Amino acid sequence: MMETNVTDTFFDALVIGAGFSGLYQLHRLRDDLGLSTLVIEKGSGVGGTWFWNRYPGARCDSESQGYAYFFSRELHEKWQWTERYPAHTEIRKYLNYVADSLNLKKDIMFDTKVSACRFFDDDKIWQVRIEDGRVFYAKWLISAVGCLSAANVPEIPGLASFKGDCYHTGKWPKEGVDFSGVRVGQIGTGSTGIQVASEIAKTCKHLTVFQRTANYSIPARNTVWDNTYADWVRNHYEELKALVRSTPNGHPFRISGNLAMEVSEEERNDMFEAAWAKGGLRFRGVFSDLLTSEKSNEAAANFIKSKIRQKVTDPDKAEILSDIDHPYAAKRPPIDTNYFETFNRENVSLVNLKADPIKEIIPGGISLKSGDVRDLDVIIFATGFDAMTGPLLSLDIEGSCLSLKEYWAEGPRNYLGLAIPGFPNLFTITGPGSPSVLSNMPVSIEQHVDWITDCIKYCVSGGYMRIEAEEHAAQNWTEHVRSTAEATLLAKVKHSWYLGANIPGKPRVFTPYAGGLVTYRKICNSIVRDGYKGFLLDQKTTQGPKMTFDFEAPNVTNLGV
Ligand code: NA7
Repeated sequence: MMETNVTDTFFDALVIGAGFSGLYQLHRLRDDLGLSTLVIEKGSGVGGTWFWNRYPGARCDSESQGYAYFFSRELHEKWQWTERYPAHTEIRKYLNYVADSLNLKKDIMFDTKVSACRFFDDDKIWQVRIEDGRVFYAKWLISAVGCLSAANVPEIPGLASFKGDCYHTGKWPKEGVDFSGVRVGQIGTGSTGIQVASEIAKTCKHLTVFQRTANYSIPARNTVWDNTYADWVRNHYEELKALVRSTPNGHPFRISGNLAMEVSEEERNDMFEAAWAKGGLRFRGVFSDLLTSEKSNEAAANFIKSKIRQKVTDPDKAEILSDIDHPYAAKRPPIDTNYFETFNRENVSLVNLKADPIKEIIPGGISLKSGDVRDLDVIIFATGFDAMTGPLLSLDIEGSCLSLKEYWAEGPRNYLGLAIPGFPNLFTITGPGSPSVLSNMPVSIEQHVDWITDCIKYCVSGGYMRIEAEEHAAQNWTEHVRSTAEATLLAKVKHSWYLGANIPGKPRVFTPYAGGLVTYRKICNSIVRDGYKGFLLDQKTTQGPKMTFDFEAPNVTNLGV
């Protein structure tokens, strides 16, 4: 447990979470604005989602040269990634390096869980309550809780009766798990399940993968960097920074301007083959219209399905794995290392839950509707998260009139994904309605943190005690987020965590902003230029004059992944 000597109760700013967002926000508020700032963090170390996601094979899908902060040339040049995609261990090492270099840990209170946040309008102050009963106060409250931190364990009948061990991939034990001689059942085949299966199959006695929805996956083609490339990355700070800030998804590669149906079938297949050989999320960038044209998407989907059939030797398994019911990349597109090949191992079996759903968990394993029973010693839940809104709602936030739960009863409503009417002086880094999970997160995070810091600076220097998003602005923004997604195939998938469909009872609202980071940044900047249009400064009412947006319509053919 890390020692933090917090004796004060009042701060200028409180930040919740010490991942990429919280660390940079602390640095900006404390070191650039000179505000007294405290970060409250549930885990015993820095890392955010990477503090908890330690399952075998856990690795970022973003390429290392772009998965970093770009606010400091010095930090960039003194750090060296070692592989094409950073493993969870290396990301924690990187975030510890940043935190230590900037002396951030002294202002982070670890092992501390927030239980409630409440705004007192008369004093214009936020109160943050900790699980142990302590309370802290601050003028500014910034949520840096990330989008994927509320683990989802489905309520399967009989779960409590299971005699073996259960693990959720997003809450993996720090000390690791030994699978030798063990029969493992894995539920879930999203990005996480696809990473974990191939690693666990190498060491366990038997792995049974329970697949509900078949998924596309592109080979990641991870490699260890040689020194020449590592040096190149270190010495090309400006170019890489400019690149990630100019691409619609914040990744360090360009999306082609080609439309899939504008080239011949032969050319198209050659281009898919070349992209397949390169691997990773870059595959999505081979044509610009894969998420806007059903025909183009179908071509990509058929290409990937044929690859799956080629890789998997058992025709029954190949059929189950390639029987995919949604357009490619309309759900989060995974990348993998030997995922489909794993099903060629003798110690791996596959259960098709579409044909034979889980009936219940029993003391010795999982029983299916057909009566088939799979004997298991361990169950791994790779079942994802209550994404985007889950981490915010778990903070039990109460604004000037309503709780966030009440205000978001019909789904998230906010302005630019970072400010919520009725919740003055609160900012949500990569909140719902911002590009967040459709982008390379550190790039989105830096943009949000910089925007929030500038906004707080504006308020402080202008003597404003209170800033609040207007209801009309939030309504317009939420509508813009919806219509942007509707123009793409993203909104065609009815069962996706982008929509909240993985959580029973959660309102179905397409949550991330699909207009791309470049467009989003322009909109955010134009609102500042217009004197924080859509925000009320220093007034108590949430009823402002009706307003309309005049921002540029996003180029929906050039989306983030
Ligand atoms: P995801 O993408 O939400 O995947 C969860 C998987 O778990 C998915 O295959 C689900 O099937 C499956 N699931 C969920 N509940 C059940 C039940 N009750 N029964 C069977 N199968 C179930 O989460 P990940 O952790 O893989 O990825 C989340 C993000 O983390 C990822 O995008 C990266 O950004 C990092 P379904 O598809 O719902 O039928």
